[in-house]
Amino acid sequence: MKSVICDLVGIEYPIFQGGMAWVSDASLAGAVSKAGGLGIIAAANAPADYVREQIHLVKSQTDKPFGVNVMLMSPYCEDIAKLVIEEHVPVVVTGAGLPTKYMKDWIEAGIKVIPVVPSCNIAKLVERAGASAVIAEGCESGGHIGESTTMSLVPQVCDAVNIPVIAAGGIADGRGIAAAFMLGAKGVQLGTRFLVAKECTIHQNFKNKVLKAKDTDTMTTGESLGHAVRALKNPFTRQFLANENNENMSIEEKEAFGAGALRRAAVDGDEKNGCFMAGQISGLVKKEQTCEEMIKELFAETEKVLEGAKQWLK
Ligand code: TUI
Repeated sequence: MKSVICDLVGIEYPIFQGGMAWVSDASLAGAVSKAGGLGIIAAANAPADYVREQIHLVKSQTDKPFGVNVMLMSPYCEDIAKLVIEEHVPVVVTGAGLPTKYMKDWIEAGIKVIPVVPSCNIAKLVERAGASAVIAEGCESGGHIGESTTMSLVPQVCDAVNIPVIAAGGIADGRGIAAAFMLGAKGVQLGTRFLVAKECTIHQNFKNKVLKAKDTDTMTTGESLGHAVRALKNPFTRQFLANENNENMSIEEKEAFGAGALRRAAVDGDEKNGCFMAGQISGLVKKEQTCEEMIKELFAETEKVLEGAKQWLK
């Protein structure tokens, strides 16, 4: 594939693996980078020592570029911001907030900064602060989401900024990748598809839930608390929503109900009490493969779709 994103970060295929909390560890990120995409370690809410260990594990697997996703709501954010500089991490992706206060130091250290943005205004803001590219993430995504869909967000962000745009949200096969290119994106970020990668270390129950999911099996919770989160429907998500509508519960009690839920899903495979964050495209994800098989298949499909696109001109 020819894409400015490949040249920008030094990868073979213009695909980033989403930095998913409790999911994207050195095993998954290393495998994606080795296969020619950009593997991304999720710092999530983890302390710096854990993230340092994961960075060293990726470096021991491959010399290829990789990234760290800095989750800006983390209590350890300041430490992680310093760590990525100390460790000469090539690419930093940010999520769940504005990264502007860290960007000068990161850029001076030679790091390529690629924030996830949910709107044109935020895309323009990070472009002014020196972002190398942006990831326009639609609300089809799993986890913490904005309001716009990928279909409406990506072309508008492409028009709003002069840096390359990577599309995320609702993409899990070659049709989705080709469509993202048609919207003006120069690359894609996939999360849900990588949940079922052989190198992904999450509990098998989580993988099975994604493999069995139908198109309508996700829902969003947390909107009333100011952070909408998409996950597979289960007793936990239904109770979370019921709590949100319960006037007798305080905000603190509602937040406390969600604490540790992602860990219960990813580590324990707790189908009742876990929060299985996954995107609306879960229904399309039907097989476990290695990251290399996935990436090769994804771009073989993309090529086929793009070649077939000429039919519309006849
Ligand atoms: O960050 C994500 N997805 C995530 S983070 C996460 S951990 C978490 N768990 C529960 C509640 C909250 C977080 C699970 N999934 N995706 C990237 C993303 N960034 N989505 C939306 C945004 C975003 C939102 C607002 C980026 C910038 C932004 O700036 C505006 C502001 O007000 O900060």
